[in-house]
Formats: sequence, C-alpha cells, structure tokens
Amino acid sequence: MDRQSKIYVAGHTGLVGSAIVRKLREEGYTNLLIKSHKELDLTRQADVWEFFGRERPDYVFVAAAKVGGVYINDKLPAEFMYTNLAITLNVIDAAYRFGVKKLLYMGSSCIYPRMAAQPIKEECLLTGELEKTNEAYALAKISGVKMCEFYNRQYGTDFISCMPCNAYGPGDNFDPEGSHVVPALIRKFHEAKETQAGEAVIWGTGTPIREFIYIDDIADAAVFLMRHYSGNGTVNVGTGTEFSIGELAGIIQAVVGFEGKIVHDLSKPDGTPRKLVDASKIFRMGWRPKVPFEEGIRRTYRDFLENMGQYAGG
Ligand code: GFB
Repeated sequence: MDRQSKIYVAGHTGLVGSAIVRKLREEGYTNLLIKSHKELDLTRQADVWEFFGRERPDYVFVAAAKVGGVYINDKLPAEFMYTNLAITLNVIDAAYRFGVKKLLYMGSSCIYPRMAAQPIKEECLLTGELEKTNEAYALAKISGVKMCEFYNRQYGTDFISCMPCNAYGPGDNFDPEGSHVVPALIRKFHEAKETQAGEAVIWGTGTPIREFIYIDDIADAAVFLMRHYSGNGTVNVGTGTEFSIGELAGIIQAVVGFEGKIVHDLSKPDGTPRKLVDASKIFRMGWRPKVPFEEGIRRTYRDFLENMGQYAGG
C-alpha cells in the first residue's frame, strides 16, 4: 500500500471506520474513497458491484457493520445476521471480482466460543458453542473470516482479517439501549451526577470480564496489518488488560465524578463471562497498543461532553 493507492474504507462513519480514515490521513494516504450509507447501501449487491466496477479500489478496509451492545444484539438477531452477512458477502466478493489487491476484514472477539480457554488464541475459532446473546452477529463475522480464507485458497486473493477486543472511544454510540458498556456507563453516570440522582443502574451482575481497546489503537493495528501481514489465520488485536464490569464502573465513576450508588438491573444479560484475547501473534510482529485505558476513558468522556447535545438527541 503506497501513498497513491486508492483505498476504500467501508463504514467510514462508524467508530472503527472513522478511526481508520483518521489514521490513513495522518499517514499521508490521500486517495481515500468514502461513501455514505445514503450514497451506497452495502447490503445491495448490484450497487456494490457498480461501485467497485466504477471505482476499482486497490485496497479495502471492511469496517462496515451493524453493531451494538449485548442487549440489542440479543433483541434483533435477524437484523444483525442479515445486515452483517449481506455486507460481508457483497464486499468481499466484489473485491475479488474487481481486482482489489488486498482487503482487511474487521471482526470481533465475540466470534470465539463462549467458554473458550483464556486468553483466547486465534486457533480457538469454531471449537465450541457461541454466546447466545450475540450468536447472529458472531455467525456473520465468522462467515467473513472464512470467506477471506476460502477466496485466498480458491482465487489466490490477499484477504486478511483481524479480531479486536471490545472497542471504545470518541464518536461511540451513546444510545442507552443499543450502546456498549463504556459509552452506556459514561452517559448514565454523567446524567446521574447532573440530576443528583444518588444512584445509577448498570446491567447484569457486574462480574463479567472484558478487555477494552481504544479506537485509534484498532485503526493503528488495521493499517499495520494491511502493510505487514498476509495469511489465512485471523489476527487478534488486544491490550492484554482486563477488568470486571464492576471494576470498569469504578474507573468510569471516578473519571466522570459520580459519587452515588450503583444498582444492578439483573433482568439484563451478562453475556459472555470472560473475553480476553491472546494478542501475542500481532505483538510478535512488533505492534503494540498505545493509549492507556484511563486516558482513553478521559478522552471519550471529553468527547461526550463536547457533543452531548447530539448524543442525547438534542
Ligand atoms: O459492552 P457490552 O454490551 O458488550 O456489555 P459484550 C459488556 C458487559 O457490560 C455485559 C454489562 O456484561 C453487560 O451486562 N453492562 C453493564 C452493560 N451495564 C451496561 C449498560 O448499561 N450497557 C451495556 N451495553 N452493557 C457485545 C456483543 O458483547 O459487544 C457484540 O453482543 C460485540 O457481539 C460487542 O462483540 C463487542 O462484550 O457483552
């Protein structure tokens, strides 16, 4: 990938896609192709073919996806399956048909079995049952990983995939029902502080364990892999640091300055008990995450405060 390459970032308005665009621009890549959802619906095969045929990108980052937290994944499995599978099928196949030199497919650590041995190695894929709350999303993402492998095998393409742990950062979705835990707790604690509510509700038992990565670190890893990695095995992207949801709540409380009580809503799902990826494969290639967790949380809270009107719906 050189500075003149034509690079298509699918999903450039999303958390991961926007960070990839930022990273590429910082690094001097100027020939970037981006299309809003309105201009190009990636679930429509004919439109995707027309776009790839006309633009003929050299490199493609597939960061387009329908994503959400544990509750919305569980509530809308048909939508999560259909949208993510359609995007996956259309973009990967078009990349092959229209001669893309290299493609990176963005997955998620929820593709691994629910009870995978920790830290989770890439080889664990498809060795056990999936977590039920995100089975639909995981199946679509597993299909993407496998499509990359199968297209490489049958057609000799250079398609790779990576599996980041839970992402967070500025520009995240702060919607109370659909968001992931980090933006959800930032918003809940901030609102409880502002209204002097005295308590804030978090979902589940607080015992599940998660590993979080700042969005610019995922973008950095994606660009790094596009430059330095080719191969069939997927690549985990993580930090090696994990927290229980209870510990996470304590960290976010301190950053936001909410001193009230935490109440648990046990009608909401816990999801996977633990999800720590083994990132030694990418570490061995020389890549490391850069943003310490509390710093990332502070940046995300600052972004929430600056753009609160928009996130809170006005
Ligand atoms: O972030 P989250 O939705 O993602 O939830 P998952 C992580 C944990 O935080 C769960 C708890 O145990 C939740 O019960 N939690 C506590 C909360 N309070 C809240 C809250 O207010 N909102 C949310 N959302 N959680 C999703 C998957 O799983 O994350 C996807 O469903 C995807 O497929 C993604 O992989 C990264 O890690 O549980």
